[in-house]
Amino acid sequence: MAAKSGGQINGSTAAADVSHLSLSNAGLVQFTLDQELAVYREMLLIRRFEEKAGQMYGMGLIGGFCHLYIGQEAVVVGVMRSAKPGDQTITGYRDHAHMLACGIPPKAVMAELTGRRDGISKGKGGSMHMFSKEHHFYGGHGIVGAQVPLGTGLAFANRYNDNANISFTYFGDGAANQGQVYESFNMAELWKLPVVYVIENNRYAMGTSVKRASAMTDFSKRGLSFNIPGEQVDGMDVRAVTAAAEQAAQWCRDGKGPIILEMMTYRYRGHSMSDPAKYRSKDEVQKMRTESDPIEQVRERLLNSHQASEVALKEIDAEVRALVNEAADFATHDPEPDPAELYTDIWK
Ligand SMILES: Cc1ncc(C[n+]2csc(CCOP(=O)(O)OP(=O)(O)O)c2C)c(N)n1
Repeated sequence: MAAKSGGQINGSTAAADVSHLSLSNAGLVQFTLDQELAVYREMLLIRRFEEKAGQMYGMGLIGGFCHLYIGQEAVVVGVMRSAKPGDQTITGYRDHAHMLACGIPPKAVMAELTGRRDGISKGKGGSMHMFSKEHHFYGGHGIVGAQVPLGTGLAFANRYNDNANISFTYFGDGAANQGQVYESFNMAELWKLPVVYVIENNRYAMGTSVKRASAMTDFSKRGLSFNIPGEQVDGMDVRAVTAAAEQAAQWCRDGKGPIILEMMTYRYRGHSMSDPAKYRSKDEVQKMRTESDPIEQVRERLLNSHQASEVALKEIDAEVRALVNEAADFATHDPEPDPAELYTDIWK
């Protein structure tokens, strides 16, 4: 690919400087009360939305694949706090939460799940293939790891157009073993592309644990041979996620190139709706729920510090539930796409 002078995309010939590779731990952000309440509400909206999607799938209202994000809410909510207008988000098939975090209305996401005409992809994409250029959300990808070169390409576009935006490219611990990830890392560092690679390490790729599939299990170090720094983050604590994301976003905005954040997180539900979950014990899941739940952590902080009352938090829950119920109602009554839509938005 040709070098470009405006955004100055050139391979560096200088000797590798590895001094930046030991990144200091970003610690915890201290939220104001308003911020604490905002992250609580955002995470709760994702959880209630996903619970409802699970119920609707069980009722046969959603077809095809459906991968829920329950347990991982702190990751996308914390990372999005460092985003500025125009920054892009791209992820795999476990994507409903990322869309909600990008500000896409719950109605449009739910109607996409039910395949209706007012879904964000006009009901033609379903759970795994949703997009919204307006919200700078670039999918929704079913091929494991495919979003990584695409997200790197979005960062290339930012560099090429000389804008201040960055690309948040999310992928799982399973995807981290795909070859195209490392081709992307090489180019991203070579051209100093503004991309935050967010590895959502939820410990399992379908039924395979990280230990069974990965020769080197510290994913924050997967960029070392490309000179890309990384940090391992408590992905269940939204304060830690926010602090790390702010540091990483600043790194990219300062023109220092790509960076990796490995979010240590956990999914409570099965991989998809048809997962018998025989690869882990119920105790393991229960332990994470009781000791590390991202929403409970904020709830307890608010209650223990007497900054919010049970009643106030119940009101937030009621408001969020109403929003999700309204989305579900809309998504069951909205008409299906016109058959003529079969011939639009396709490569001819
Ligand atoms: C190229 C490719 N290989 C295999 C699959 C089947 N597959 C779907 S999801 C998945 C596991 C991926 O796990 P991970 O990247 O950790 O993401 P998570 O589901 O945990 O969010 C696999 C192997 C696929 N969709 N694409």
